[in-house]
Amino acid sequence: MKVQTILITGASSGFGAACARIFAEEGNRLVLAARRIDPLLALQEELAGKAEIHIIPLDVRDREAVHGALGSLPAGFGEIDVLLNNAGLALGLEPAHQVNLDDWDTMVDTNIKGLMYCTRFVLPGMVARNRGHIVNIGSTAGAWPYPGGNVYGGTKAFVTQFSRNLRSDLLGTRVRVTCIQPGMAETEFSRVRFKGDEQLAARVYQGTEPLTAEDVAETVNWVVSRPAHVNINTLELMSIHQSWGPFAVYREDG
Ligand code: NDP
Ligand code: 8X3
Repeated sequence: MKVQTILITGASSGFGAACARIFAEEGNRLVLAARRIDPLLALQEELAGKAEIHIIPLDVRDREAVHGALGSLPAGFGEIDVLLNNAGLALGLEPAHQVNLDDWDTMVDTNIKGLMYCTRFVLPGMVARNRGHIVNIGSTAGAWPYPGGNVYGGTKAFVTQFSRNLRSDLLGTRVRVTCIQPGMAETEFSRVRFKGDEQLAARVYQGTEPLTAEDVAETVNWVVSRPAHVNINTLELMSIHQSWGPFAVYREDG
């Protein structure tokens, strides 16, 4: 397959780092972005010799920084073929009336606004070249409610609908848009959600075989390697240990 220039946000761990590894195996040119520079440097070193890699310390919530970084990519990295909007997080699992409002702000700013900024800055080049692929990482939490999912699930519902609306805008171009919606996957996700509480994080996966970052990366790779006329719109995947529950019913008589 032709070498592609692939921009991955949130490449410092989890799905993003696994995607970088899989895309590097195929010799693609990678732009890796995240706030933490050390894991990006380590990944760059690990993948040296397989792929050309440019790393960017970037907080996707910072609109000017996104504009600056994506507008000044070095020669050879400027024409993005695939944007993987992966940077994101959940914070807390409290019911809505008890959450820390700052956590809600952070999730909206990262999962919604950061994804919007990256998309908006990359898209004009894709449309001008009449090729490209935006892959957005949604979540089962965007389709299925659960207690404590409140704003996190809301941000991921945005990602699903934004992805569909993007494709509507792009009809008539050969720019593809896909929303991938994984269920429970073991990465740094729960450590971040529970603010470093390793025990709470481990409990999420206890007794299960969750999705791995590599499972998700293989899915992303499959989606982007379909023939150019095939657009995978949405793709939901879950561990075999996960499924839906019945409607919850509150009974006053206990
Ligand atoms: P990780 O916590 O392992 O990775 C999250 C990545 O996002 C990190 O690289 C982090 O980098 C980056 N990130 C967070 N905030 C910012 C920011 N403001 N600017 C730039 N980068 C940022 O979790 P996952 O790999 O699991 O999560 C990746 C995506 O997948 C997220 O969008 C998440 O919501 C989604 N998801 C996760 C599931 C799961 O169960 N694990 C299931 C479904 C979806 P850094 O801290 O260095 O900035
Ligand atoms: C992550 C999956 O179920 O923890 O998006 O919300 S879940």
